[in-house]
Amino acid sequence: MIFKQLFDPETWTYSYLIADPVVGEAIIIDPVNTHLDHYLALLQDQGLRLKYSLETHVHADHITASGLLRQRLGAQAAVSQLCGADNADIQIKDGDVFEFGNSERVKVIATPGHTPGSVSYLWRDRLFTGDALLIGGCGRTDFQGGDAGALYDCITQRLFTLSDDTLVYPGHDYQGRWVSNIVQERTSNPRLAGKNRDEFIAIMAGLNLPKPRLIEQAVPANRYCGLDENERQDAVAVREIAPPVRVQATPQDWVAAAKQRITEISVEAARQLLKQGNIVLLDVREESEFAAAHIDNALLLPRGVLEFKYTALPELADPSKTVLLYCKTGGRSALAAQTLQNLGYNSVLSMAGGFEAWQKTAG
Ligand SMILES: N[C@@H](CCC(=O)N[C@@H](CS)C(=O)NCC(=O)O)C(=O)O
Ligand SMILES: [Fe+2]
Repeated sequence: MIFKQLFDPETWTYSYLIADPVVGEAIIIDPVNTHLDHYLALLQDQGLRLKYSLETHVHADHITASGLLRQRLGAQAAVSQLCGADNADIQIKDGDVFEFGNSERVKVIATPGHTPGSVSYLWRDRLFTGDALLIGGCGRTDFQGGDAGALYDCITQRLFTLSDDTLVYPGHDYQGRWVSNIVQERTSNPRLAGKNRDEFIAIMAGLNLPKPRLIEQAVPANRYCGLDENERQDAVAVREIAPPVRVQATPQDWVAAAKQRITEISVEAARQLLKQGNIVLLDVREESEFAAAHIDNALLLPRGVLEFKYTALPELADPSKTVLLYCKTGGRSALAAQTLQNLGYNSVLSMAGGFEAWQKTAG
């Protein structure tokens, strides 16, 4: 996976790009309009199509790039239904799930308080909190319909109940910190740790922060996904003709992605397991390669016909049985291992280095 935390030094804002390079699909969280060219270059360099631009809220301190990303790349702009941004493509609700890439899921957790429509996004073990929970702090609640009590409730009930090691990636940090986690914030965030609801509300009421410099321009613009009046006129027309960028992944990308999902073992470990027995050994190379030479007791199941032929092998009748796969160098067997896992086999191993590595080491 590709994960990039991007920083706007003008407004101390973090944006996040997450992408599956194999499928070539990306999402971005809280993009900033002044960085549009950087985002376009990043996506193009990596051959990524931008599927969604997700907002954590209608920002008061900077202007989003989501409208421009929609115009240029066809990405769908998503913002909470409580933000008053009618022109967004998707009006988000609590519990919504955005899918991208190869079964990546981003779950929406409503975290109102900084604004009524503020949401956090949970992807794998990473939580993008926007301006709800900040590192050692939280979003202010003194404008845009802010509500300190609501913020306390959602942080303590919905975010602090996530697993301790969930990483917290905020929408801003004003002191150069990049990431935190749930246990750290729950136990040491000075506004929240050991504070009850009333104490928190009192802290928030006493902050007396100056207004964000750009608030007068940013809030109305962000209700239109950051587009100014001229850009709003162009929006529909450009969207019709801008095709999404899609660049094919290379075979190396597919293999690398498969290797992240499967278990690879060394030739030495494979020899051990084979000695112990009770394991199915599959050669997933082509028939001619198998005929030239293969490991003793291996069964032939070429990777290209795996889905069509695997049921014909009685040795594979029990999906809980350990299956060890090899090919010439370990690429095809990684892909085949992924396929077998998808077919329900729960103990699949791929031999790193393949038959070439096997032949180089003494039995
Ligand atoms: N000085 C900053 C204002 C920053 C600000 O108010 N940020 C908001 C988020 S949009 C906040 O909640 N800050 C929390 C804090 O500073 O504790 C600017 O002009 O942009
Ligand atoms: Fe904000």
